[in-house]
Amino acid sequence: MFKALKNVFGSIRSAISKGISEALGAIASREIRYDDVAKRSDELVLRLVEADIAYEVAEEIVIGVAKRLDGVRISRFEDLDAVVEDKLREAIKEILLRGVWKGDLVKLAAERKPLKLVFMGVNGVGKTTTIAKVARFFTKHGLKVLVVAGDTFRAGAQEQLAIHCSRLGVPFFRAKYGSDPGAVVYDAVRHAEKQGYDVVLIDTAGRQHTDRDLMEEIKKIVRVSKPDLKILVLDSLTGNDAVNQAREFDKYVGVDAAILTKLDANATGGSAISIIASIGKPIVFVGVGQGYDDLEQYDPEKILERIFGGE
Ligand SMILES: Nc1nc2c(ncn2[C@@H]2O[C@H](COP(=O)(O)OP(=O)(O)O)[C@@H](O)[C@H]2O)c(=O)[nH]1
Ligand SMILES: [Mg+2]
Repeated sequence: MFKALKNVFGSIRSAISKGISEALGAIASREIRYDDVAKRSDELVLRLVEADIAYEVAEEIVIGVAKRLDGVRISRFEDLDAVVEDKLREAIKEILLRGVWKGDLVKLAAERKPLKLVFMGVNGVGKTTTIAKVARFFTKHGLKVLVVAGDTFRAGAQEQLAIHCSRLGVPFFRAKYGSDPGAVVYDAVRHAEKQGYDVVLIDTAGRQHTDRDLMEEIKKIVRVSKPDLKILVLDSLTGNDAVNQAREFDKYVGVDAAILTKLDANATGGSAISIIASIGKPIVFVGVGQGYDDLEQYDPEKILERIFGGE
């Protein structure tokens, strides 16, 4: 995971150190200047862009490093690479921190009883799989979970979810095919309230964010279920398109938080960083595989470790 990113940040670090040591020349000790880094910024930004990092985000990283190194006193005998890596890590961390979600789902579930989460997103991003993983997350914490499919039209949509639920031993709220998704979700929430469920997970039909009718349908699901969180599921491989999806869903339905899937399949990792930097939404979980336990709470330190840690 993130191998290419690891390599590219390694090469960036070396290029920056080289620039600084050239500027240092024969002088024994001096302060690093902003320009020691900035004069190479075009080349550095380009390298990051080649690793799938969006241009603005790449620029932000390079400027962030230049600013952090500006004024740092170094001597010729110092391990420059270590100094640069430290600042590079800080610059990336600042970006990753934007995605941190401060809530606690388990605590929230105990408070709300039931905690209602609506999952939405474009087809194929991993919504249904993610709901199964999230159901597992809550049952592991000893909570009573109900899953409901707000997709009553697509053949197989309910079956897929029902199979996951039976494997996980989690109740699944069934609906008649073709019934109104809003009505089904309404019934499911009433049922969960009466039966003392802690959590209700609501799947919705995969839709293109450009499809107005389906956007209206999801709005109705939101209206009747009054979710605690409207969660947008995004495929980390889709980069800039994920950023557009976030903007559109936010405009029509409102997005409280995101889940980023397929980090394990993300060879470069640059698109994931760009999404985190640009969607302006907290990230509750990241998907790291196809198994039910392949779900992690979003943690910038963990991502930094994947980029900078030794393997
Ligand atoms: N490698 C990997 N595959 C995933 C992940 N999440 C989902 N998938 C796969 O993505 C595909 C689409 O998932 P699905 O849940 O049906 O997407 P939906 O259309 O949004 O409901 C399936 O093959 C999943 O196994 C993940 O975190 N990692
Ligand atoms: Mg699905």
